[in-house]
Amino acid sequence: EPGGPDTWWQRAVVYQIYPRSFADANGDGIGDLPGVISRLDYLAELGVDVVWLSPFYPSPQDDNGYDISNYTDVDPVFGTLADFDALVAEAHRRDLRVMIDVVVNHTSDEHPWFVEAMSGKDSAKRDWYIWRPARRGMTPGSPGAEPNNWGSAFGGSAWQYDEASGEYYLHIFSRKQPDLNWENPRVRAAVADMLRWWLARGVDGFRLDVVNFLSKVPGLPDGIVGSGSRFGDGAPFYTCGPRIHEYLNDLHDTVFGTAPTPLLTVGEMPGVTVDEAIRFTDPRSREVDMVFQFEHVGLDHGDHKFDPQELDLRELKASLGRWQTALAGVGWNSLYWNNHDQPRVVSRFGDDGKYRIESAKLLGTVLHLHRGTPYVYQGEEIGMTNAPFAGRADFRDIESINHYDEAIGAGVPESDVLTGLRAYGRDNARTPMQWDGGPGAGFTAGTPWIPVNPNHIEISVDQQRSDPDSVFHHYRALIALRHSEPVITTGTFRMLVPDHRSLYAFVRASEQTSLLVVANFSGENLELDLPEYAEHAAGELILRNYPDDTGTLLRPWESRVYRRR
Ligand code: TEU
Ligand code: CA
Repeated sequence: EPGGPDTWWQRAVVYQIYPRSFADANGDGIGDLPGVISRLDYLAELGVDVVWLSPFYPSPQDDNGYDISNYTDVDPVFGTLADFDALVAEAHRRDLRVMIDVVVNHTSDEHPWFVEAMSGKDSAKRDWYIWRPARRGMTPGSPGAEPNNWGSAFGGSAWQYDEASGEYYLHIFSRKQPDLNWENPRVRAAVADMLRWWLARGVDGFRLDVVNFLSKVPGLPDGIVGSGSRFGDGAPFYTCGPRIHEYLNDLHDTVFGTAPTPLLTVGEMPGVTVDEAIRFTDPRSREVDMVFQFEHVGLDHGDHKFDPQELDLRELKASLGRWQTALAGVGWNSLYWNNHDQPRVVSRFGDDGKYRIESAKLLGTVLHLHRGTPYVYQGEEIGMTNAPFAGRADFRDIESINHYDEAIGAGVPESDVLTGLRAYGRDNARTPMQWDGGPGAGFTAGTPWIPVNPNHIEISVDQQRSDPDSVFHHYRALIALRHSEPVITTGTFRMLVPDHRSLYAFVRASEQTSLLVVANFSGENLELDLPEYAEHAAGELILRNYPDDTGTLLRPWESRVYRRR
């Protein structure tokens, strides 16, 4: 049953660490594994159950480690395999499980497999990647001669021309991230071997990077060309492709299901639909335990990711409510606002000015009281905000830099480009963890690889650990509540007032207990007009983000949780 030994992850809270920006133990300005070890007591104090580590493997760092050149080692910049083993041991000593990031849709172009594949058309590893000749009738290497019209997620064509062989290789992401050919059984076997190697090192879970991209539609058909773009959208032809369930079921039966104790597996699935997610997460499918879906983090994008659009709370409630209803009793939801690819939620869906603390607590409350497994991204638990990027030189992320160059090149005014990048650039999530108000925010004694957010003076772990009313202690209370209140794991979910523009309210119920969650997503007072309010307010107010209870009056960014037995 939910939350039992085989489904322990249904009562768990996961904390995501982006090692590069979490804690730097050797003063080179880049976070590392010894730094993570030095902060495990903090995670135990927060109360989380699992630590998800973003990639720490050898990598040229073209996409900050999501371009892996050796799957079974640790990049020297992050430490050694001995450091990793120590991290696992120290985490396990604190009842913390360790989930690692698995990036097997693509490797780095510096991975030995790809280096061998590049050595020639008859290389034994050539077919480990996706090579195609120039479009029929076109001169190889000439503009428009790419095998199809797909664009890369990081700008330009999704095909890189290889002069030596006159062929192109596919890279959905950067040209230094060639896609593996999952049609090749030797690729699938090599990945399974690698995952079993990590299981033997004691890992407790896998986060599977863009795992729903592994199966491409044969023939790799052209995508639809969007307005103002030279490239077509290939996503329909590589998202949840024809063999994806077969590949994941194989991985489950030959790897995930062979673990000494039940693992946590989460598939990151851009573009996955609710119906597909039901099949992926239904335990009878024997694929993955849950998925990261992207509907709710696409609601405030206009024509593209960097085109800001006001969030309509009704759309957010409709989206999250749909996922709650659809997966109830058959699959399982992940619950997240933040990760290393998303802007800071308090700046995005809350108010990072006057009501930063209240809205950070409200957002945590709303998310953690849904049915599913919540993910806390480093710094979210202290209400860290987006950063004030002045210009192109402040960005580090290949996606942001390429977007800047492409947009400026297309004549978009710089102010518009910077507005979009400041709102949605992935670097917002990658500024150093703010441990204290000192010069390196307690992250590093050296020069950080990306500047510390100047607001670390007033937003830091040190400043909040001793303040019982801090965002940190609110997240601790949310995590403790999930561990102590079964209805949060197993209870039904009922969305209330779906058409209200600023009130987010829902009920979680079991035989014994009913919780009412109310949240005012606005800077104005709001009068509660809910039949469910009276019956729950007669119970107990178990969580709030204001010092007192003003009855049916909800103040700006006020959230409350009532419990009725
Ligand atoms: O992310 C895939 C993904 O969907 C995001 O990269 C998103 O598409 C991107 O932000 C553009 O909008 C995973 C990793 O989380 C990300 O960090 C990597 O860059 C990417 O895959 C390639 O490995
Ligand atoms: Ca370091």
